Amino acid sequence: MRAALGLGANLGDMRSALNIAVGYLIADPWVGQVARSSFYRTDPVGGPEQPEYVNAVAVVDTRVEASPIRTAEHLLSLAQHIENELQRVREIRWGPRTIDVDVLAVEQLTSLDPRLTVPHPRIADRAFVLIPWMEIDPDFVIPALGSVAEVAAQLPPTDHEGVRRLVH
Ligand code: A4P
Ligand code: MG
Repeated sequence: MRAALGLGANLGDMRSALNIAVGYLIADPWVGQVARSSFYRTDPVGGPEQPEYVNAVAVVDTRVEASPIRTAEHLLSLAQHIENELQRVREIRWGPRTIDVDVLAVEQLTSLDPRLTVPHPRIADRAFVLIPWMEIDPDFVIPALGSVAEVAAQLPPTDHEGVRRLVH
């Protein structure tokens, strides 16, 4: 079953936080193949004045036979586990750091539960999600929205400017 997760950080060693997060995904027994986009430096969207983010998207294929909702529940708890672990590391060792892991979509599942809303409700206007996702899985169909490439094509050009691929 295919799913996509959004990764973002804007404090501390952001790339290292994202790499650690991807390591947790790869290590999870439910997760088979993992594709990770490049890292992107992105202008912050919404919220108070805050530093730039580094964002990436991971597309995972799960290998445990379970319903889409069970799979989504598992991925949400994995996302929260990763957030907790990185939070803990931050307090002990490397100073301020933050990581946000969001479940973007799970197959064709639609869930309106506020605890687990899938597809993630703000995908359509977020270049920092759509541009990395398009790099690795442009044909994935986001329920009610269309393919990742189609939805990305609807972003205003100015939004594209706020998302810059990091070359390393
Ligand atoms: N929740 C519901 N649905 C989901 C889902 N699909 N995935 C619930 C993950 N969590 C989901 O999440 C709050 C609650 O959402 C959880 O209890 C969970 O059950 P959180 O991650 O603790 O809080 P948050 O990060 O403040 O909220 P959220 O919704 O992740 O924030 P946003 O809207 O994603 O905004 N600008 C740039 N350039 N890059 C960014 O990454 N991120 C944000 C965060 C704002 N601006 C940004 C970026
Ligand atoms: Mg979140």
